[in-house]
Amino acid sequence: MVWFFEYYDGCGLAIKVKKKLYEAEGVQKVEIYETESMGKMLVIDGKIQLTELDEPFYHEMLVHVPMLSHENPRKVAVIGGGDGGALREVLKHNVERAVLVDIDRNVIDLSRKFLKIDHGAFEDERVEIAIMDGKEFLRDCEIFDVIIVDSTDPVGVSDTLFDREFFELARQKCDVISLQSQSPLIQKEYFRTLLVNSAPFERRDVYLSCVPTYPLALWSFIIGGEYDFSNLEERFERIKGTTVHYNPDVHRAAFALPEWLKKEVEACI
Ligand code: SPD
Repeated sequence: MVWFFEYYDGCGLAIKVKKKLYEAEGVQKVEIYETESMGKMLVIDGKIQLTELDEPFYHEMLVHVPMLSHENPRKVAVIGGGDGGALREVLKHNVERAVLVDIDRNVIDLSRKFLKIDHGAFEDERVEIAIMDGKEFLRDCEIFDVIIVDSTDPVGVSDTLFDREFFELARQKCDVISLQSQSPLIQKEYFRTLLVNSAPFERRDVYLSCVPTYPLALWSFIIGGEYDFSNLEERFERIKGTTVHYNPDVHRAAFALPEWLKKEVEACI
């Protein structure tokens, strides 16, 4: 019996593995597993990035919350997200152009070959792929309606996507941004850093999803910029029937924060 373990701060998660499908060492260590009960699993630098079972709980919330909070998102950038899950969700909308920016070509190539959760997104004619650091991309890029930051934890190559300069650049390049902002329960320092450094987006809010294979399952996101939730039902018609997790009720409920988290957020914003 083989188990994959991910340890956090004094606790962890164990997932029974049937087979390791691939491992590559390059910009990052990328591993892909077939698990017993969660489907295929992507691990980068020892941290679970997704399992087939719960990845929609993450990708749909990361993508549809900002996309449906914008009146008409036509040009979208996904920074990180080389597995293609976020890109797949972006393409459900009426976009004319989607740029995926990932520093690690291995993540894209191995995900296409072994995971296939992009559902053909990488072959879509609206998509352009840029292999480079996300912050460097922002220095010279065009203006987007929505920018989505689908990063790994802020250690190693993702560091640059968490600092103040990144958000200063992003503010000049989009109406609405969304980003994954780690576990607010067990990764408080990462979470606080993101809340503070995203200040160039003067208006910003935290929302939540349950992602069972992420540390302690409670996962946070930040939305920033000129978002509005006024026409969610009407806008949802654009993608209705294509989601397994997202709907307008879940969207609104995700912004209801418990008291301990409200205090955290108020202390940083
Ligand atoms: N510790 C896990 C953090 C994962 C956030 N990014 C996931 C990328 C999936 N596209």
